[in-house]
Amino acid sequence: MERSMDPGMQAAVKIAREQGVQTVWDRYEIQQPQCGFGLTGLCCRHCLQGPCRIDPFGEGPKLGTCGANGDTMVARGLARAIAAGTASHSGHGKHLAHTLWKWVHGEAPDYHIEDEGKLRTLATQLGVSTEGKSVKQLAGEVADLALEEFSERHHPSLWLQTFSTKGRQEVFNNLGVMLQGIDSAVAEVMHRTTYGVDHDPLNIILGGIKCALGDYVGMHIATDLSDVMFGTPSVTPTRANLGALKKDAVNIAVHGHNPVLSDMVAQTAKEMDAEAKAAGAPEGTNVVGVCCTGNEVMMRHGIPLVANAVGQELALVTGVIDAIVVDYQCIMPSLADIAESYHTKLITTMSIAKTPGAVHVQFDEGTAKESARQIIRLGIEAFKHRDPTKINIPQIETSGLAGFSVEAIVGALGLVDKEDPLKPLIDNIVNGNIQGVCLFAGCNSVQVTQDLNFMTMAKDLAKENVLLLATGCGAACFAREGVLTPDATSDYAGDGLKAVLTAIGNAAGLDAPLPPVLHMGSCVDNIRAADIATAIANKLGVDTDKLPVVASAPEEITEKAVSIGSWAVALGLPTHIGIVPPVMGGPEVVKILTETAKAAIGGYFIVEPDPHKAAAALLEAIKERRKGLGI
Ligand code: BF8
Ligand code: SF4
Repeated sequence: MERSMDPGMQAAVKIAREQGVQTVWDRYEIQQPQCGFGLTGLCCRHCLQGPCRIDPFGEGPKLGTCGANGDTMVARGLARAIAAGTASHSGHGKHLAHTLWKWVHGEAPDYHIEDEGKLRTLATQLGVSTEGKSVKQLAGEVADLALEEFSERHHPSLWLQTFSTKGRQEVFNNLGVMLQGIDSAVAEVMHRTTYGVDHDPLNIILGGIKCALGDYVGMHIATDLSDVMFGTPSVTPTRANLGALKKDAVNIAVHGHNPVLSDMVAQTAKEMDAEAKAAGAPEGTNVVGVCCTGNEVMMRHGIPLVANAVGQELALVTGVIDAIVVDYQCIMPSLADIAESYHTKLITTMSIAKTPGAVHVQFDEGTAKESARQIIRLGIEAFKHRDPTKINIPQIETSGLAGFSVEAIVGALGLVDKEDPLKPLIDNIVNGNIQGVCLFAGCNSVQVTQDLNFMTMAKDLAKENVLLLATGCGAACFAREGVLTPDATSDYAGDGLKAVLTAIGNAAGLDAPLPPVLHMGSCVDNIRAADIATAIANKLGVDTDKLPVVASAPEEITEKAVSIGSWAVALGLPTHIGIVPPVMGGPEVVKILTETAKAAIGGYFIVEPDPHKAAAALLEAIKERRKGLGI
């Protein structure tokens, strides 16, 4: 199996081989064959009498030592994955809320409010009166409200009530899964899945759904507050792939998730060009992005994204990354070993995320600028120790457009209909020019050729006039593969979709169509797509589970992808996953996720590894929804 279909990544895989660098693909091969119990979700380690394993086919045990059956084990494993995903996304959101709070209270002076308009809109949406209040006052109230979302209250989550349809809230109440607090939902999952508590697979999954709503709220807080502090993205030309690295500059890669770190590093690096030049780098500093934080700085500043998560190691084998600075999530511990073989400094920054072999520079919001300077200085120093014999930059680079926030999309649509911006989109969905909308989310996995599932499905769906949105590593895939361009619309979109994208592109003064895939940002920005669906549903007077809107994570890997998929289902979306998760050992769980959910909540999972079949299944779901709406 080819490791990647991206020529830049293919070239880097070759360099890694030549230089004897072991990568994620090599280690995955060494792991084969993987344990069948783990793959089917039939291994339990929730107490010290384990591990207990269930044999789904043969004459082996059918129950764990405590009597747990396969469905219980699988449901518990799934719920815990959702809890881990929720803890991660909402931890990121909480970090932003703390930073905003600290800024308000004078403890994070290097930050500021970049988008006051968004702050005022957000405050109003949350029911905070803005009249006569200063930016600081409002920011303080919003930060307090955000932090309150984490603990358990005797009323439903304010964010969830604000950013979902009334219909969804009724469903959540009826199913007993209405979110009261994010942290308490995570804790509740941990409680109910520990030894001897919840054994009913359906009940456990409902607990998982409640927790996934906490994921949704945590991500919403992350995106909202990032926009307030760092700016709401607008459509931005950008570049992607390893060719964006510069031989004659100090290359600083930002990797991880939170703009609290990456945005500050990007701002500060610009101010340190002279220092880099004095160290012998004629082009000064060059900040590049990796992974989701790469998407964050890409859509706000046009900073090029050189690799997504699965390709993070390959960025280092170019021999020109002088520092790779990370915060948390999706950072491979292997980076330390690889950095060691080059001159590269791996710099960890968060007290909760350290890696043996890395240099740790504690990044406190109170001294953010100074920490950023220290980090960049380490990169400048490392630059002087580059090994010229190891420099090898694959000259592959694409260009494209990123930054399609809800505000940017509504802004573009507003150029077509000023009074009623959503109308052109809805009209074109009704008349069939746009058959539906598909959100591509989630990771690249070593289990499939990198990008293959994304690209195959995107082409199949665009041809059928499905508008495509993308986030996270999916968005990065489309950036690297060069499909965030007007040309890609000419190449791949069906006639109806092409006509709509051309009309909007022309109205926006692009003189060309919008791309067939709209880059909406990082993984937490999946909520931007959900907000568009909610706005369309509210305008049409139907619930989100009636819309021809679907989601897909065709190459998912992380627990965070599991929690996102779960809230997408909870919001009523048919949600495809391309990698079979460890649930197959629980036939009742599989039925709940793929069938029962549809009747109970509207959304459901579609598990399909074949990308053509997956696109066909999503198209089918879109058609069924259109039929339901009578369009
Ligand atoms: O949050 S898509 S590999 S980078 S989990 Fe990770 Fe998956 Fe990439 Fe961002 Ni999202
Ligand atoms: Fe085994 Fe039950 Fe303990 Fe799991 S919780 S390890 S199935 S005894």
